[in-house]
Amino acid sequence: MAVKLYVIPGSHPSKAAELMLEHKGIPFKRVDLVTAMHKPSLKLLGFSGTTVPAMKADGRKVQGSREISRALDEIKPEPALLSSDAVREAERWGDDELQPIPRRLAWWALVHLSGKERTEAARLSLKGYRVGMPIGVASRTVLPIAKVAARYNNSTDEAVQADLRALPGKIDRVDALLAEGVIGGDLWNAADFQIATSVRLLLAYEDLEPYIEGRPAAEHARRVVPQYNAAFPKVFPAEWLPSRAA
Ligand SMILES: N[C@@H](CCC(=O)N[C@@H](CS)C(=O)NCC(=O)O)C(=O)O
Repeated sequence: MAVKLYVIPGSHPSKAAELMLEHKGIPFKRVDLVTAMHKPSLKLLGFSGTTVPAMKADGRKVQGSREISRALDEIKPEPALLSSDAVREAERWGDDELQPIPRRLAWWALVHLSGKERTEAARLSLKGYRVGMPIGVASRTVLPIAKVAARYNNSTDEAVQADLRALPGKIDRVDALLAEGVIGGDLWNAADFQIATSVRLLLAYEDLEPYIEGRPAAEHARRVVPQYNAAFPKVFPAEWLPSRAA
């Protein structure tokens, strides 16, 4: 079976799809698209939507991390990614309610970091990806792309403030799913990959360490996603950060 996975650098749902393919033991070729340009590229490749991850498996086109987990279970049923209704619901929650947060924060951060910090953050996120130009050049010229991506991802001050306020509750929910055994079991499922990749990206923000470090969610994210190239120095106004529970 010939499988191609289309991604953009630093995309956490793309990382989830990569990890699910590896978990299934399905060989695949990763195709790196250029952020913002990936929308027309995906159209040219015949996909109907504009987001990654997108996958072609023997000509069949599948777009979206949740659609990909279903397709992978069809292609190779064992080990099952969607093993119960609880897993399906946790995966849905991870996709709809958790995944957008680190994405909105990332584009806001890239726009608001100082020039030197932005270049460093972009250089790390681009590490290991092919973007059609030297990574040093791409990372020095990331600002216009970050501004466009911030716009289409609704990375406004208001949305980012709401995301930061919601964060402790989201991490509580991940810890609860771990305590209930829906995720974090011996055999990882689609919700493990969906949720851990988002928490892994949240762990990249120095500002957010106090809310995540030392929690079961952090340990789980590092176990499921051992390698993730991202780091954002302090960037959010202190008054936007939620007060910490005692
Ligand atoms: N929630 C969907 C969408 C993922 C998504 O929004 N991906 C981002 C990159 S992390 C993207 O392709 N954005 C481009 C766009 O919104 O058009 C999934 O898990 O597949």
